Amino acid sequence: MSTVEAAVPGAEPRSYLQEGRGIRSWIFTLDHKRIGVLYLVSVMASFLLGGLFALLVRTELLTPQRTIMDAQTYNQMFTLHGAVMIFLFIIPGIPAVIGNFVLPLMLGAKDVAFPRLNLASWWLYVVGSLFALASILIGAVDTGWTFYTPYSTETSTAVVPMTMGAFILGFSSVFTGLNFIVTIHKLRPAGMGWFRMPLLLWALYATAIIQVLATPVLGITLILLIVERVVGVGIFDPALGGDPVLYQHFFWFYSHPAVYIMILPAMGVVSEVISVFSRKHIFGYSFIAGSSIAIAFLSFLVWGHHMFTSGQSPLANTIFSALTFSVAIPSAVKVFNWLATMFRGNIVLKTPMLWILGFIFLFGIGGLTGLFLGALATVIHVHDTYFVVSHFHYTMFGGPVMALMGALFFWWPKFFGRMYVEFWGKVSAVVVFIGFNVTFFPQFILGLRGMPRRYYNYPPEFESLHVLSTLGGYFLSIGFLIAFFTLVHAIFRGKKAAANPFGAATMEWQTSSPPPLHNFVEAPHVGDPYDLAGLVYDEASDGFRPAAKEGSS
Ligand code: HEM
Ligand SMILES: [Cu+2]
Repeated sequence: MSTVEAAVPGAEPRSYLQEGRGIRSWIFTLDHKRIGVLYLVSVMASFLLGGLFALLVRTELLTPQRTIMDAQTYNQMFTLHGAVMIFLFIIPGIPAVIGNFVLPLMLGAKDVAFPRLNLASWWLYVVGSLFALASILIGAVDTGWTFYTPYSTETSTAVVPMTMGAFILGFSSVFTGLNFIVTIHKLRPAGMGWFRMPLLLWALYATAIIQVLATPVLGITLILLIVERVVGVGIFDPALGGDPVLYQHFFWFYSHPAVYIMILPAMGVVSEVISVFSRKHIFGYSFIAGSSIAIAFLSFLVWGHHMFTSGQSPLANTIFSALTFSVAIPSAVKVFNWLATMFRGNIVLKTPMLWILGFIFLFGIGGLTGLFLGALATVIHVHDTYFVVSHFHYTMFGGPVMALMGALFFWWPKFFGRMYVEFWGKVSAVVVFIGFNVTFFPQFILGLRGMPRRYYNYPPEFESLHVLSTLGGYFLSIGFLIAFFTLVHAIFRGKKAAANPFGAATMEWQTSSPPPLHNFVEAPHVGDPYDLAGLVYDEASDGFRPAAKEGSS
């Protein structure tokens, strides 16, 4: 447990934001909070870039023929959109931004176990991103974000710098995972046994296991692809005696567990926010904790459901289909416990809760359509159509991105010590929710009617749904701009935030907003992270304080 002395007794100590001025104090920081902010800036910049590519793709799809670009550029645009959104935005996402900032605070610790390794993981993120972005300048990749062989061995576009970028980003993910596993094992305070830990930490722990075990498989696969391209050794390319389906097995052995690197941290955020804004103890704590580990384990057993039409044997298809259904069980356990937590709760519809309610609705649709895609009879019909595109946006966007936004609005007062304008926060959540469904729901219908993904042109009967989807994409983007302006405005003009503005019982809310460099002035109290009954609203600070201690905010 770490505490610091305030310079003047009783005065608030300097915050981590005031420790050190200038860019060097940021890019060479060893402070987990500043590293969280570095990731916040870089990861959200990647989201904006990935979003720009998405809008270019959607704009091209406004008409059945050429609209703004030629077919080759279109292939490059959806590839960049997918690759940037996956490798530079959503995989680092919640673990790197929220995990880095909140995890040590939730343990009452001064920092993660390996601060230098933590800084190195951010630098690897930067270097990996630069490689990926450099490929755009050399000749953007046109293979799709999955870099399937044999085309990725043959195409003249810049596959090597892009895959080298993804390879380096993998190390950033592994190091973050390693740091979190050791921190949770070694830096839990006395009195915080495993089943007294906040559920976000269980989710980050399960995620870290996947990061450490699965990511090296992607690393090896991409290196083999680069060797085949550069040296011409036949591994995946049939023209060189290789096997392209082998590449798919390797790629999806990582990339399916990778979708749980995206969703598990999001599920952790949901557990924290749902309890606070239902003013109720979380329901089924140990089931939620256990289901995170179950999901991490099962996530390694279903990669073959991406290859139902690859010529895989009927027996393999049947096994992967059955295993895919089994993953739905621990996910459903979580959704049931979240709804049970809200049941008869005192629901407070503040901005973080709106984003999280959006998560539950959208991820619900994503999960259910995942069952359609796990059923062999259905998937044969909709594989590689817009039904699949819509499904993975409902799961990868409707889940982790909604949760990331909910997390930003929940912990923003702790990050920067300022409150945002609640009205605009709510408007942004509602606009994104409506825009999202207008963008992606029509794509289910397009897919069922046979619209293939990754097609530049399409028959005129699909035009109206594509136009609707594109208008939804613009509207959705406006929602995100409102959200970003609301958050940035808060940093410069927001009202000072209380230590515990929303009345949460996890440890980070026991220190000031923003926290001092070493996190705590007084040794924080280790208790039940969902015992909200002990907190009372304090008008003076517009925040909550422990009922016991009168007069302290
Ligand atoms: C900002 C709103 C977004 C819009 C309007 C959008 C739109 C699209 C569209 C239309 C495609 C299909 C292109 C085609 O097959 O021809 C696509 C593909 C894809 N999107 Fe998005 N998307 C958005 C956000 C996201 C987010 C947040 C993620 C991930 C976290 C994501 C991940 C992907 C991936 C992986 C692909 C597949 C690319 C490929 O086929 O190689 N998208 N997106
Ligand atoms: Cu999968």
